[in-house]
Amino acid sequence: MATPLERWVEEQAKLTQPSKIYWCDGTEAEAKKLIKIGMKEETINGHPVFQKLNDKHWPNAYYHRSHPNDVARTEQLTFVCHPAKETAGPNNNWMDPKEAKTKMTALFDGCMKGRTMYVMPYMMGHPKSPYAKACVQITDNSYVAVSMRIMTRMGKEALDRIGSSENFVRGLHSVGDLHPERRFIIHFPQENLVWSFGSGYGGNALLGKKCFALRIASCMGQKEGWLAEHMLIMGVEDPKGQVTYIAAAFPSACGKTNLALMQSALPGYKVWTLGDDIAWLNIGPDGRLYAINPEAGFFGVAPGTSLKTNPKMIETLKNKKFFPTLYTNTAIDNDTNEPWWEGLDGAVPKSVTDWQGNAWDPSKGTKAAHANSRFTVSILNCPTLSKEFDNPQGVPISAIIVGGRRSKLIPLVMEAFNWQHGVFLGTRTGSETTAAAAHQLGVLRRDPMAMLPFCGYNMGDYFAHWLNVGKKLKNPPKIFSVNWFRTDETSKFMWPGFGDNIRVIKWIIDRVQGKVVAKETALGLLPDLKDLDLSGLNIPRETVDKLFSIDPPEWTGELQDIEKYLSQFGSRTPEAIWEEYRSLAEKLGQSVSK
Ligand code: OXD
Ligand code: MN
Repeated sequence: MATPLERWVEEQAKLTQPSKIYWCDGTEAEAKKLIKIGMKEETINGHPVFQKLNDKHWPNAYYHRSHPNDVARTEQLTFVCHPAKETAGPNNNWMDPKEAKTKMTALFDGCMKGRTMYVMPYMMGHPKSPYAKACVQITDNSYVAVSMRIMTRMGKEALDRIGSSENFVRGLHSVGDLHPERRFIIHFPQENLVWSFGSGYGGNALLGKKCFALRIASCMGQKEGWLAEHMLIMGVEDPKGQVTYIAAAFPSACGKTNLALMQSALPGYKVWTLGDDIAWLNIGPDGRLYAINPEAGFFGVAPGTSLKTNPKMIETLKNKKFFPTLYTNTAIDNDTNEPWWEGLDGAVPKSVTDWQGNAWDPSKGTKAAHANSRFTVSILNCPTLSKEFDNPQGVPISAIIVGGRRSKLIPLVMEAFNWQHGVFLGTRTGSETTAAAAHQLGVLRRDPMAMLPFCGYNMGDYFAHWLNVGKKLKNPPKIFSVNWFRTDETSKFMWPGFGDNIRVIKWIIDRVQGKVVAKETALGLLPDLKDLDLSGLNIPRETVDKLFSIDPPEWTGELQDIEKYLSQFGSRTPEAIWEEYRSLAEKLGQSVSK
C-alpha cells in the first residue's frame, strides 16, 4: 500500500503533469548529475540553469543567472492563509485558504509538462534532534534541487524519519513561467504546507528556509512552546577557553553572516559558527534556552564579502570539501571565468560580464553584480564551524542580541533590564532598508526581532508568545540591543564594525559572566566605558561618547513611531509591552497618550 508520502507525490504529479519524476537522494554524485542536466537541458530566461566557473581559486563553483525580474524575496506576493484574517495579522498578506487553493491549483495545473519533477526529502535540523522536522519539497528546477542539497540535510535519513507517517512538512514549488503576475508564495500553517509558484529566488523557492523554518515553524512554535527566529547562532570562546553561546537577530543584509563568522580583532577571543540566518529556540530539560540551526548551508549576500570584511567566508568559499558552491547573479571575470562582485579583494577585472549577461561598462555607473547576488555554500566548508553544530540538543544560549541599521538614536550596545524589557527592545527594533527584499532602499522600517517578513502569525500574538516563553525559562538569556550603524554629522559610520564588533561582544560576555557592572539609563543598561576594550583602536573619545549618547528630545518622533507601529496590532499588543513603552517615555521625560 502506498505511504502518505507516496500518495502526496502522486497527487502533485497528477496536478502538475511532469514528464518524469525523480526522487533525490542528496548525494554528491546526484548533484553532479543535476548540474549537468541544468547545464544542458534546462534554461531560465534563455540562459542555461548552470554554467561552470573556473575551479582554480573557487573550487566546485557553478554560476546561475536568474530572471532579471526575480532577484529578491517578494513580500507583496507572499501570503499566509490562516482561516481567520486576524490570525495572520497586519504583518502578513492574507488570503482565505480555500480561495488560495483554488487560485494556486489553476496555476499548478499542468505547469510541469515537459519538465522533471524533483522530489526532495530533507531534514531541517539534525536527524537525531528532538527539535528537527522532516520535510519534502517538490520542484521542477535543478538549481532549486541542488541548492536544497546545500542548504538542508537531504536524503535517506529524512525518508527514514518520515516512513509511513503523515507527519512531514510539504512544499510544492514550480518556477512556472516566471511572470511576476503569476508569482505567489503561499503558506498554509494549519497543514504545514507551502505552495510557491513563479520564482526561482532562494527566499521564495528554497522552501525549507524562510517559508518553512520561519513562517510555518513560527506558527508551530507558538502552538508547541518554542521560537523560530531570524537569528544567527555563535559560540564565543574567551581567552580561558570558555565558550558562551549567543543568538542574534538582525534584519536581512545587516551583517548576520559577517558576525557569525567574525574574525576577532581582540587576541584570545574566537568565534565558532553555528548558523547565520535561522535559529530554533527550545526550552531544554534544565529550563535554559537551547538553539539549533535547522539549516546546513549559507545563502549569503556576495557584494561586500572580502578578506577584509569576512575572511572566514572567503575561506569557506575556497574550501573544496562539500560539492558544489553556487554563485547567483554575481558578475563573471571574463579573463579567468571566475565569479566577481563589487567589494571583492584585488583590482577590478578588465573585462566583466554583468549579472544580466551583458558586457559591463563601469563608466555607466551600474553595478556588475546584483546588489542581492548570492553564494550558496555548505556550512561544512566553514573553517570556524562549531563542534556543537551537529549536537542534537543544540547549544545553551546565554545572550540574545537584537539590532538593526539605525543612523541615529540607538546606542552601540545596551542590556535590557530584564526579559520583558528585552522583548520590548525587540518589538521596537527597526532598520533602514537594504536590497534583500524588493522595496524602497534607505527608509526606516520597523522590524520586530527582524521577523517582520517571516512571522507566520499576528505579531501582537508573537510578542505575547515571547513573553510567555520567558516566563517558562528558569535561567533566561540576557537580552541586548546593538547598533553598528550609527553615523556622525557627515553620515560616516562611527563604529568600525566587522572584527571590531568582538569588543562589544566581549562586554556582553562579561555581563553574562557577572564580571562588570553597567550603568542604568532611560534606554537600558549601558557599559561603563572603562569596561569596553578599545585597545589598539584609533577612535576618539568624543566619538565613543556619541556612540552612546542619549538625547531625549530626539526621541519624540521615535516614540510616536513606536506607538503607531505597536498600535496596529490593537488589543493583541500585550499590556506588558505598553508598560515598557510608557516607562521609556517617562524616563525620557516625554508624555505619551497610550
Ligand atoms: C535572507 C534574507 O536571504 O533574510 O536570509 O532575505
Ligand atoms: Mn535572512
